[in-house]
Amino acid sequence: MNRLLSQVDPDVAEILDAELGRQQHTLILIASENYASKAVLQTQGCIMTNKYAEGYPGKRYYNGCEFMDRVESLAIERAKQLFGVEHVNVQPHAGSPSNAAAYFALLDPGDTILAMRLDHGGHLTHGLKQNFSGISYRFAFYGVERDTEQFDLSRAAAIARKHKPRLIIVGGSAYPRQIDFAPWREIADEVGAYLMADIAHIVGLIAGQVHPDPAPYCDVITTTTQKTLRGPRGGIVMCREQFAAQIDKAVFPGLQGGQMMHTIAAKAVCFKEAMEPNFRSYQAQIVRNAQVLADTLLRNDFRLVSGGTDNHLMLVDLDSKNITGHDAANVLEKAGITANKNVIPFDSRPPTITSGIRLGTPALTTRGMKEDEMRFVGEMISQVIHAPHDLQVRERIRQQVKELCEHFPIYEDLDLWS
Ligand code: DSN
Repeated sequence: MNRLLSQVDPDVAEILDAELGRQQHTLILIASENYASKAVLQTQGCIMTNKYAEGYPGKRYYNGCEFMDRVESLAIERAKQLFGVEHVNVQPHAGSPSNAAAYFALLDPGDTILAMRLDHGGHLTHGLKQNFSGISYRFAFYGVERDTEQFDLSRAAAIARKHKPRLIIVGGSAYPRQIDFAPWREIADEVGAYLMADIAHIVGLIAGQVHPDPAPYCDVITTTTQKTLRGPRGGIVMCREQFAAQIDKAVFPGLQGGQMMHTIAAKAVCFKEAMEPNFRSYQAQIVRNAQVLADTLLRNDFRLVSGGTDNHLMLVDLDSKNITGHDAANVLEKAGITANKNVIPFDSRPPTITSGIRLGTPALTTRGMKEDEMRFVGEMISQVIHAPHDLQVRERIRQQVKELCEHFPIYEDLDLWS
């Protein structure tokens, strides 16, 4: 329990303590979640939160920005080195504002964007009607094929020729296969479109060099920093030098005012951590763990969208299991395993119910779990979903989850708030 906070605000202290316990004693399989390092947590909770620094290093609207300039410049230089890009804006508060900034910089309202369908693995900001993207721009979509459940480049090219988008987006939040960006460049060039990669999910795999690099092919690359990258909750936009001024103008003053300097400092820390040699082996282990978890589920008679995974996540089709994604995620949570319901391609159920769940391995890999543990986790998931009403099974698994978590402790001696 945090001593200072428990005196000032025992209510919030008690909630934080309970959430720490949840993160320590349950298995987190939400593909977009991870455990940020203690150094990142410490920096994100630091005194940089006190400062306004609107503008950019050397060109601020406030005085007293010497150290803001230093830390933002450091974050920018590290990100440029890590991703091999010409320009980086580290100010976006999250992934959605990063995407908004890219559109705002490159497009006019009403322009056409080609993106992957949300219900085939895309993202809200890739054209959902109720989202700013769908409200402000015209979207055309490519999706996955019924037989392979992977996108087909020749079909995507045909859709691009028909709709002549001004921007093509590659990437999403629930696509389990590797993306090669080179052929997308050819499609974009053929139709005269900008090419943008949204690498929010696979950013760590790219930084760790276990997945193809978008930098040589894309005009703009957007990402979050809290997922596979293990950084603070936030976003960045990377681009070719020719778009640098437009992107910076779009982020500030276009979309945001004062940036979160504490988060920018924490981004600098996470970029440094991602340049350490062990970051590559960590990312390779995330992928190996996902493949072993996928194989274990396949052996237990589960169907996976596209037959498996190449990255950190998989989509489990529960249609033949007589349970919805909604119910499966809830029963797993009761057994101490956190996952999220997720639509699968061509799902007959709505996004609030779904026929699938999405599982990812970044957080468990951060705890140090490897192939053996993934087999065990897969078996536990299988037992819970095959007997969702059996309270004895649920209790036994809950106990096993607790023991597994004790063998792979996380955030021991967390003294950030004392
Ligand atoms: N909400 C994130 C995810 O879970 O994939 C995407 O923004």
